[in-house]
Order: sequence, then structure tokens, then C-alpha cells
Amino acid sequence: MTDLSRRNFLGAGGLALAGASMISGRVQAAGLPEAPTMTEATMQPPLHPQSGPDYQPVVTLNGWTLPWRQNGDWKEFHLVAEPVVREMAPGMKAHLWGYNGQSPGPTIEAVEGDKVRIFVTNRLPENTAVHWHGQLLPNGMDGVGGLTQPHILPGKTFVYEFILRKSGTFMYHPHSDEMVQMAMGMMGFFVVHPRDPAERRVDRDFVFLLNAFDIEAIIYCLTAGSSIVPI
Ligand SMILES: [Cu+2]
Repeated sequence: MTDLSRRNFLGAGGLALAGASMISGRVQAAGLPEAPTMTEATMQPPLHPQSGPDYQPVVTLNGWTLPWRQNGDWKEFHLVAEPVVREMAPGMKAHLWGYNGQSPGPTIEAVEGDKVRIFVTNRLPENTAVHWHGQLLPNGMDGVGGLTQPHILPGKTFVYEFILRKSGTFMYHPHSDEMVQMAMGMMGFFVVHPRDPAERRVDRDFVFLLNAFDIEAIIYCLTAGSSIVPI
């Protein structure tokens, strides 16, 4: 655990410098990958791979795919857990928690056999951790805060590294105050394409997450003086 925390935790500000003694030389040399953010809740075009094996990318309905960078053998992603505001219907804004500007979070896409390094920065007001649901990986990368790793404290970044052992459609979500955090909207897809692009080749591939929220309605009435008061 000591080694894990030393190797995988970074500070939030001035990461490359502040975190230098806490992370591996390889990560230190590379610095943190950019954390793309999405301001639109509308469906974004699929992201065709610019490096590595080819595949038919998925379209995430009402969502988007997280860009990555290739760093040697590794595909590097950067997730940011944070509060987000999503307009569910015209004028109805929900205060959710999500990743990289949206809830649900962006779809992570890669290929069976890929080495992935996923930086997770916590901008929530409480601890978090990310569990890679259904993936076969080393126990220390399984993302159960307080059990298989220390919780990621607010302002900190944790680095997950593992090899994608099987193809399939998976999801990621927190395992740190998970009942609250999942209810707040923290989840996203993790699509692993078969290594052989001819295997179960499809022409078009879609994923969509269904989620239900109980949102307290505030009903307003317009008074004669045109001020708005909740009733
Ligand atoms: Cu799960």
C-alpha cells in the first residue's frame, strides 16, 4: 500500500513538479495528459483511432468519447471527477456529479491487449475512486477505495495502469461513497474492441446509458409584483 500510494498519487497543482517524488519516473517524464472537457450534452461524432490497432468506434448517444494520447506502449487517458450541471429538459438544470464536464462521463475506448494508463483527478468535495467494472486486472487497480487502494482525496490524482485482457462493453463508476456518487450520475462506458477487427465486425455501433434521477421540483408562482417566489 505504501508503495502504491507513493507511486500513484500526484498533487493537484503543479503536477509535474509537485508530484515528482511520488510517481514513477516514466510518468514523471511524460507529465499529465490533458484532461479534455465537454461543454455540450449533445451527441458527439465517434472518435476514430489515430494510433494503435484500427476499430469501428462507437457512437455514445447523448455523449462523447474521451480522447487519449499514445505514450510509448501506453494509451493515456485523463478523467476528472467533478460536479457538473446538465440541462435535462429546456430550463430544467440538474446539479449532478460526473466526469470531464458531463454526466454520464465520456466513453473510454481501446482495444483488447492495449496497455492503458488512466489518470483520475478528484475535483469533488469528497473522496472518490474508480472501479473498472468487469475488467480483468490486478487487484490494486480495481478501484475500491479503502480496500484495494487509498481513496483519492479531493484535489489529488491517482494513476491506474492495466492491460485490457478481454473485449466487451464495460462501464466505470466509483467505489468510494458509491451509492451517493452513482446516484449523482458518476458512471461511463468502457468499450474494449476485439484485437482482430474482423471479429464480430459491425457497421455501426451505439452505446447509451440509462439513468434515473429523483429531482426535487421547485414550483414557482408569479405574484402581482412580478417577483418569483417558491411555493
Ligand atoms: Cu461495478
